[in-house]
Amino acid sequence: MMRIADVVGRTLVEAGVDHVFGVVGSGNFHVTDAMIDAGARFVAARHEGGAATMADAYARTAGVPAVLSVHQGCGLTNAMTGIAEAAKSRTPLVVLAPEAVTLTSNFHVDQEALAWAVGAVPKRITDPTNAAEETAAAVALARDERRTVVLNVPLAVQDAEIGDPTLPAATVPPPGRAVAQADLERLTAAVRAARRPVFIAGRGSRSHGARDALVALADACGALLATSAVAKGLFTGNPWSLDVSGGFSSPLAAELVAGADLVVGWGCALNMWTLRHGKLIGEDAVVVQVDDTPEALGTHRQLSFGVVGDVAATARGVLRRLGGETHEGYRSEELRGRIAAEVRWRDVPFTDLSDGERIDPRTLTVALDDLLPRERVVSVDSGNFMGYPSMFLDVPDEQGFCFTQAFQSVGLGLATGIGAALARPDRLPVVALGDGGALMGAAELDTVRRLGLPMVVVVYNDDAYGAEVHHFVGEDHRTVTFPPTDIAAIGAGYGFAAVTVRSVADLDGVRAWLEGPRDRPLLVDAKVVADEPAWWLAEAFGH
Ligand SMILES: Cc1ncc(C[n+]2csc(CCOP(=O)(O)OP(=O)(O)O)c2C)c(N)n1
Repeated sequence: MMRIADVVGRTLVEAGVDHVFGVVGSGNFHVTDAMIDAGARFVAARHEGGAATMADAYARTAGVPAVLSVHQGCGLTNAMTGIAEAAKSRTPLVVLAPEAVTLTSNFHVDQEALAWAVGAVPKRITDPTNAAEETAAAVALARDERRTVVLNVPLAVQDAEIGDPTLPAATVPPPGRAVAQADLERLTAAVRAARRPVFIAGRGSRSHGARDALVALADACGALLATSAVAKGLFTGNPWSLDVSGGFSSPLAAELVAGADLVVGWGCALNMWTLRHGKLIGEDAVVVQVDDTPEALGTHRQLSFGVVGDVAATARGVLRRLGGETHEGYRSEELRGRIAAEVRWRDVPFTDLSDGERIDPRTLTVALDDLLPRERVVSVDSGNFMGYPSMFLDVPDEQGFCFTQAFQSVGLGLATGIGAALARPDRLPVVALGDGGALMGAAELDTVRRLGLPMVVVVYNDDAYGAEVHHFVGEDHRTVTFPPTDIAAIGAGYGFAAVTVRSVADLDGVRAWLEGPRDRPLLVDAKVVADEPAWWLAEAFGH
């Protein structure tokens, strides 16, 4: 006989899940154990909000579905912000949610409604004899349709027993739908006619297969290459890469995207962030979106036309139709030189506002970019500061950047860094937070130290909710400013090595930590100048 909790746990692992994140209580104790026994790694977080985002970031970075394991009711509600972020980002995630179905139970809430409310897909195991099939189907839905699935498992069902179950054979993802010939013809004609094509690659291009197909097509038609923020790093090292399109674009990148006569969004929503509310699209530019989900086409931006198709398959199809012809397009030797000299933010001159007491966040980030090893995975929280690490830190590829900002929630950054670090243990994890986000997510500093992650946590500390200070210029800031907090001391309390940075000279502490043995994580409490409103947020506000 086998308990259903064991059937569910074992099936999740058999279906390809290798990491489970969570906080264990009575309702998920046995099922989490079953996953560990079947070979999964369990990561204990200190708050379900952290666990949800760790699972999300792990799944995004590793490219496999992850499991979040929570206690019934309050465990799930604690995790809701992270689940909303995952659902909006189409992260393949299964939330293992034990369920108190008795209305009088203190733990009872309408878990199905909670899932719907944030765009996740609720499922429930009702029949013990079908538990294995239903569990495997939840993983397949998460993986194949990139959905966040809340798998409710009523407590009574978990405790039921059945005779030795046969676990369903692992399924493989179905093949992608073929791209319509007419769409390929139309896109080929647009690419052929373009004099200044720009490709913007988004979340749907985050694979080496898609990247290689896009680079080959761009080489043939002379396109310049950009990404949305979530795909930052995809074209690192390519001489025609403009880095991120949108609020984080350097002046040259913005100028070149705005000058395009053809913009193709590849697996990219083309939203207000990526196009600066449309300001990056020239008046007569042809705008095309390629996406394997028909509903995604034209959601944010009116298109000249859309193509339903997988990114790599579509790019390869267009390249085949070009039949070996090549176009200079947007590319010239002169432009190659300009891109090399000007496209990185650190090559754009600025006036350093550091005053000895507080360091300019740009100066800080450029110095860190020089100090930290290239093989890094950078995770960023939300806030006024967020552009500095996103713009001034280079990343080796798209797996070197994890950006959990679809819900624009403050406080997810540290947990994001933990999930990404576990997916890329070969890289130095670097986490950038504001003081607000650092204090909101501080519980997971314990998880970083306990897991022994050699992480660098940089806190851009302006003793304020800087984004709000800059939003409400000229108004009373008493609700969004704070007395100084010694975040270095907080880090030290959690077992971090910690340095307070007020000037570039103070970064000696970072240098010393990097020299080794890196047996404790490092927290950098950077007291940053507060009087620099960030333009990427100034643009976003009011919408
Ligand atoms: C969960 C959540 N609460 C509140 C907000 C509103 N909000 C946006 S930015 C911000 C301030 C963040 O402060 P901090 O982390 O210190 O970064 P800073 O803006 O100072 O750089 C707040 C409160 C939000 N986006 N998410």
